[in-house]
Amino acid sequence: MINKQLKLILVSTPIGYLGSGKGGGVEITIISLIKGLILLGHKIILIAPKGSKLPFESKLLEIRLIDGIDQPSWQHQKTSDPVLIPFNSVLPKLWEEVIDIANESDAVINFAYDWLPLWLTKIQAIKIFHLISMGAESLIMKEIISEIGQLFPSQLAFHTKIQSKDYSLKNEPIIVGNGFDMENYFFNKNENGPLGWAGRIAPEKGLEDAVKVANDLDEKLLVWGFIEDKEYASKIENIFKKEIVEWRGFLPTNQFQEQLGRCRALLNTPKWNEAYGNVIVEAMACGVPVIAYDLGGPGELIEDGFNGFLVKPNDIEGLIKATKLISEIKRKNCRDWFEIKATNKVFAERVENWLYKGLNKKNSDDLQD
Ligand code: HBI
Repeated sequence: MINKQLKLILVSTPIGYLGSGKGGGVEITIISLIKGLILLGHKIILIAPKGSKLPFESKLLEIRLIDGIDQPSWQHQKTSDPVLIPFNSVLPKLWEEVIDIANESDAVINFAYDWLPLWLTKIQAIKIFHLISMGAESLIMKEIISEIGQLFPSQLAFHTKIQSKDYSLKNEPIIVGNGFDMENYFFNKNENGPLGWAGRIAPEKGLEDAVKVANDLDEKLLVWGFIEDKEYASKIENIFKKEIVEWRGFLPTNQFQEQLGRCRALLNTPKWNEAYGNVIVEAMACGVPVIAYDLGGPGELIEDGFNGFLVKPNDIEGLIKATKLISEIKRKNCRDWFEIKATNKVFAERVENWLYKGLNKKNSDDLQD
């Protein structure tokens, strides 16, 4: 049966253009999903801030770039802060473009963790679907997401169940996971490499715990990621006299995955309710088992003893013990887990089913064209 082609408008995050890295994980999500939805034959109009670029083109993809001032990130605001709309803000301009072309499309998918697009769900005829990218980082976002979750439960989806628990929803939450392009990651079977850690270099990511593990085992720790908090990074360097951390910077995916794949394990030490944990999946894709605190998304992605180990949050002795046992994990399990659960194809299929159900079309098997 040919699936019904959907004409979709996808609206990117307003905190930085696609490719700037400022959107963090949500940039990878958008790019992976567009590739996956196009593989399924759907037509996409991407509305994104000026400067956005994608690593591929397609006759099924149109990109509309909107100029304006970036929206401040909720990760840099206080939980009790009000919504700020800067002068010449890009956010309302993105959504004026959506409203202009809405009647030629089947649905909108919003990736912005922002108040305006959620509120618009109440007054727009076209169905706006929201892929919520974080836990409750702000009271006003928690309020509007919970309200839309009550009014339009089929139009909200989350990356993980644990993330959705931050919001008071009426129905069972819709979980779509995330997805990464299989073509970008290569399996590395080497079992005796160094220890790695990857993520934004900022306090909520808990890098200091991984450094203590490497120090205890008297070895180096390879660290990839954008140094968002320089003061924190220099504190990390001064925990111990000898040099533990080998800073590798924020690399493009092809270089990052090639280096990451050589690690015998990735340590993941979140201090906040990480909604998903992209680096966990990228490690899986390269065959690298993960030792993670049982918290947030990582706690849901790691199957303890199968593709890695879960450790009680902040239990550094537990991390050390797990690191010494890591050769018990078959690296092939990690790659298999990735191919079954987190490629952009399976992610796009889950999103497609979310949209078909939300648009009251039965699931894709029995749809006529
Ligand atoms: N803040 N205001 C705002 N809007 C976003 O879309 C947003 C954000 N902070 C972080 C963020 N998105 C993404 O980096 C995470 O959702 C992954």
